[in-house]
Amino acid sequence: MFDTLSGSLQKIFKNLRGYGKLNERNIKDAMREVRMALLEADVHYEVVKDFTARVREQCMGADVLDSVTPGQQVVKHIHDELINLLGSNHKEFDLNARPAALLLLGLHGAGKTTTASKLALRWKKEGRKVVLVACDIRRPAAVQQLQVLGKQIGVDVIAPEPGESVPALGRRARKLTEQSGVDVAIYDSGGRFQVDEELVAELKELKQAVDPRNVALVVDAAIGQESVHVAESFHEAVGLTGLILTKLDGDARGGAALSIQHVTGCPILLVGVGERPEDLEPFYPDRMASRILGMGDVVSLVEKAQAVVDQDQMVRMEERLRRNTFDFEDFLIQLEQMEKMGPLENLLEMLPGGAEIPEQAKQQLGADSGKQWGQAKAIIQSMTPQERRNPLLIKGRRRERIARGSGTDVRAVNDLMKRFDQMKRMAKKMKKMEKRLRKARK
Ligand SMILES: Nc1nc2c(ncn2[C@@H]2O[C@H](COP(=O)(O)OP(=O)(O)OP(=O)(O)O)[C@@H](O)[C@H]2O)c(=O)[nH]1
Ligand SMILES: [Mg+2]
Repeated sequence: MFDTLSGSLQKIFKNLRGYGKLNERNIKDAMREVRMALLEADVHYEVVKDFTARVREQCMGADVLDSVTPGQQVVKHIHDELINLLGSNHKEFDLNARPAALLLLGLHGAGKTTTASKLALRWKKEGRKVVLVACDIRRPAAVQQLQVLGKQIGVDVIAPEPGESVPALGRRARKLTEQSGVDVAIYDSGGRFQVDEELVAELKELKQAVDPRNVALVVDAAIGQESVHVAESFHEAVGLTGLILTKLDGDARGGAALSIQHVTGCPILLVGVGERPEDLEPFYPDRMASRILGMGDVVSLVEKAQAVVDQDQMVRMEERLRRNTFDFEDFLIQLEQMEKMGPLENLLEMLPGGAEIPEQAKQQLGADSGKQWGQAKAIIQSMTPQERRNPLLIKGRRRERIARGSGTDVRAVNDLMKRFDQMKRMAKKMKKMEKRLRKARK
């Protein structure tokens, strides 16, 4: 996420740290470099101008000029201003109605339909009753796309009846959801290549029919500054309550995220970071600023782990490790939980300094670990249930069979068995240590 921008900013900071003291001149030089980095990231030029002016003013304060660590003070001011630019505080959807309606709109291919299903899954997991409404009747197969996604995540989809107009569908869905005690209704609308009159007219009518509390624009972050114009036109024409940026996992340079809320005054609520239904993150300006500056975002990482990892299962597993009854069934569950966290390269980025790891190395690491996890899974899946529960059974001939079954070789099977043994031995050692400690305390 925003690798190039992160990289250039960090280079600037490194130079700044080299100075014993800062003065008007080297601050000016540094700000020129910051300006270049932001413009290169496709941040709106007015935004860049304001930003650097404010940071410069703060850097001329006593805390920087008299500081023995001026570089760090500058980074702090840039961090603060980035947070400001990104909207200061985290904002949420307004779900204080029953049903609370959310109308999603945006250009063609921005990610409306995908985001609709991601949100539906998120709210469903929170225990809300969610319904999706397929209001894109112009593009063939659009309704079907939403129905397929709905089925995947187990959420009902209200589809148009033959000949039904978009506003008529909106009115019908509104009534239906009011009567059936739905908590949230998500309306997925149709897109266009540009904001034109027909689209605006349709959206206005739909908005009137549905009377949604939330009207969110879905924007593809990869289109950079252009997204700001798009957001401005939609906001002016239809009225928005928030923004959702998608495809931040791709090669988006940051321009959209850093300009859009400042220019439109609409908060960014969520960001899409992949194609899977789970790949949606709440937007926190402070965490995003830290990520851009390469300080990592450990809070989001921990939250992610909490959301995808089954806590009860982890506790049970730890218990089994302690009692030395941990077997390959447990190992498999653990591998699956790790896979749920998503590709390793995305996780690395959330660690402090993670942004500094070269992109290629990150992808290599991600690919290697993915391959290893995949291989370990295949090997365990080729064991019989009996073998999984009693690994001592797995000797010579059986190892050969498992290697063949999993498309690996005996060495890979041996390696996995070794790692498994090490894990168990480690658990045993820890148990002994605990016992000794407890004795010592008595
Ligand atoms: N990598 C990535 N791909 C995404 C993300 N969000 C959506 N996509 C992909 O973008 C493509 C378009 O997504 P849709 O949800 O169909 O877009 P839409 O806005 O509904 O498009 P129309 O209905 O044609 O207007 C799909 O291939 C999605 O998988 C994201 O956050 N990251
Ligand atoms: Mg769509």
